[in-house]
Amino acid sequence: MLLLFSLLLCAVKASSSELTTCEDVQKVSVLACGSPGRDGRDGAKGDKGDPGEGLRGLQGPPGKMGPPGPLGARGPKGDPGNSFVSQAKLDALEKEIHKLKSELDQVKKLQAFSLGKIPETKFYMSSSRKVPFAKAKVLCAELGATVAVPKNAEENKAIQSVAKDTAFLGITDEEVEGKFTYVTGGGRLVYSNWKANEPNDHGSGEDCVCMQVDGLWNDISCSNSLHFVCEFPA
Ligand code: MFB
Ligand code: CA
Ligand code: CA
Repeated sequence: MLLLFSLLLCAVKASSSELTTCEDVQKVSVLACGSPGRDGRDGAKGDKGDPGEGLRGLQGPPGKMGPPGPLGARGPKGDPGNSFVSQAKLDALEKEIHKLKSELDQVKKLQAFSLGKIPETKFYMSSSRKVPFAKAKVLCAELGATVAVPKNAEENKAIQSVAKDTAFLGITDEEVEGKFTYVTGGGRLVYSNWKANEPNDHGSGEDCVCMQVDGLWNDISCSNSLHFVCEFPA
């Protein structure tokens, strides 16, 4: 009976302008007719459902790092630095630098004078310890000098007078065997004072030059530890 009524109601409603599903109608019909009836027979078998999801596996380990992404967009322009330094401040600094430089020059001249340097001439100082040639170059450079390079008999004599013992000169044939050049650049020798039968590149190779106390030169190994003479420019 109830089913008949529901169907009747469904037919009535379907003809109305407002389409309503029978399901809606059945809901309404149950509320309008009083006590519920017996369960109806099972409906027709539904359509096959979508395939269910299988058991999800455990979260796998993170994948390997992907390739770097594209360069990000250019950031906003930074604030302009405080580039403003007063001209007065700049002038004061410049004046102070000039004053310090002239004082330093004066100190250098006084020191050289106290050590017997004659203005506009080269100046030589001998080391107090023995070191390999490579170290001698570094120590002279730290003083703003180079290992001494006598370019005439007068300079050779001046170096000999300061050298307390056999001492390195700034001359080697390290680059090309037998071709001696100055560590100060300037190419081949313009003056030499070799001892007889020297240079002979004795033994495992001698590519540095020393001045003996008699002022004569001999080629010796650069790894020997000897005194050295530093030369200060005129
Ligand atoms: C050699 C000299 C060499 C070494 C060796 C002891 O002269 O050429 O540089 O000083 O003596 C013989
Ligand atoms: Ca040599
Ligand atoms: Ca030699």
